[in-house]
Amino acid sequence: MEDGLLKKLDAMVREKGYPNRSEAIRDLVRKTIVDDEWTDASGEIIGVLVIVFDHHSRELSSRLLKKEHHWVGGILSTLHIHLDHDNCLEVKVIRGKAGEVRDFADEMISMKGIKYGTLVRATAGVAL
Ligand code: NI
Repeated sequence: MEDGLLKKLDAMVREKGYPNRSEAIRDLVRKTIVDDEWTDASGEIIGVLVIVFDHHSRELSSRLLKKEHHWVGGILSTLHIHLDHDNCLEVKVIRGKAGEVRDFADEMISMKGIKYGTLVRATAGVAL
């Protein structure tokens, strides 16, 4: 590895608190594998969908539920937190093909009444 790149790697190892270079490199390789899983639309992945919404929002809760019931096999778990008087936060762990999970998340996030939504990439661990 070139000196410049090695210095940057060592700086990253220090900043992130890795015990050594090997552990940092292992993580980078795994990250690349997970990125590839998500690039391949048919790859089996796990996504974590985070949404924030106002539960007073007209018919939103029932529309969300309806959409979920169409996708019941893929939703492994849902965590619901009442943030305050109006707002709810939900975290959904979704398993499926990358393309389908992305589409499902996009449909949820773009629903009227969803104030914030994001899909976090995780992995089913098959390729790691
Ligand atoms: Ni709530």
